[in-house]
Amino acid sequence: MIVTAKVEAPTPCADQRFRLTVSTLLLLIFLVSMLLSTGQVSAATATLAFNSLPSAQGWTYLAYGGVAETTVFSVDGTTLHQNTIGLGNRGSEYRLSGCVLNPALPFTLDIRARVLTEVVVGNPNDLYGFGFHVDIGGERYGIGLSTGAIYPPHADEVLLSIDNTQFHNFRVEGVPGLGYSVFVDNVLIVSNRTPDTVGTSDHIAFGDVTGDTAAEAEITRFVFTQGPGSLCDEDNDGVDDAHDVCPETVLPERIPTVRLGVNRFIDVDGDGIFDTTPPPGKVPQRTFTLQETGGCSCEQIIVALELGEGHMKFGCSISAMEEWIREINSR
Ligand SMILES: [Ca+2]
Ligand SMILES: [Ca+2]
Ligand SMILES: [Ca+2]
Repeated sequence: MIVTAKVEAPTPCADQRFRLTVSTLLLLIFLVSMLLSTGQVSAATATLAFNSLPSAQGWTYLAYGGVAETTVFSVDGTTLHQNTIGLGNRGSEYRLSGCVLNPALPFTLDIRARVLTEVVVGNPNDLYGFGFHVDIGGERYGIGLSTGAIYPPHADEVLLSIDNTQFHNFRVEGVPGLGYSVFVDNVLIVSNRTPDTVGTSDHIAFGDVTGDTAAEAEITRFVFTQGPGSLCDEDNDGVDDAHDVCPETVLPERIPTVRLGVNRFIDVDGDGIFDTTPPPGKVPQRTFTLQETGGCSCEQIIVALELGEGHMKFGCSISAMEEWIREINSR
């Protein structure tokens, strides 16, 4: 969550703005304390075990040449072994997607791996036969490994020359929309690199992610962590699925059809806090959040309570909001 504090020149409304800012901050503190008290602030993790193939752990195996998973990958209890040498110009990788990925939150990908041997079978600029990355929000964060160097995705630039035939700890720390850093054995080698733009949906991937270099590689640790604050939130309204009464919430809301009325409530900017127009010269009479409404927008409350057209034009009234919150709390 990014909180921006803005200092504005004094105006006749400055005092009111200040009070609004304070009330917004108090609301944020309240929300965070609520989340802490209900245990909802938690990190999402995806950890690989080494006593079964990743496909048995929820990962999707992708073989670009139709090669069977067991031809490429094997496990022995402590290590996942990859070998694409001799399989031609083909990649074989694993992908994981779903609510473990949240494009609003920073993440860490922590891997221990090595590349034993490699054979270039295609584009000599795609030099790595083992790589891992996180595609999130249309951006790719990650690295590729050859036996002798570390590369960024999609680039022939060498980030670091290193003997990768020995095990190293690789850590990618990403902030979606901003950039990422790479650590090797806890030493920073890349700081705030701009991610590549990709057209893929959000997922974590690892394996022989290039077709151009085949490799024999071993992985003994794979931990993806995102958060704190990461939740499974299918409609991305900030309310986790377990507490979300309304699926497919659209934020920002598509109403009001006329204007946001006085003491009416709609989340017009999609930040999870209902916006309102206070009475002239006053601060808002009430505040409401999507946490309180069970992940339901004003649009959804109007449909659920069968409210009239006036609510679409100007937003949900205080009484409608309160009725809805009573209704969901009594379930
Ligand atoms: Ca939700
Ligand atoms: Ca809002
Ligand atoms: Ca919802």
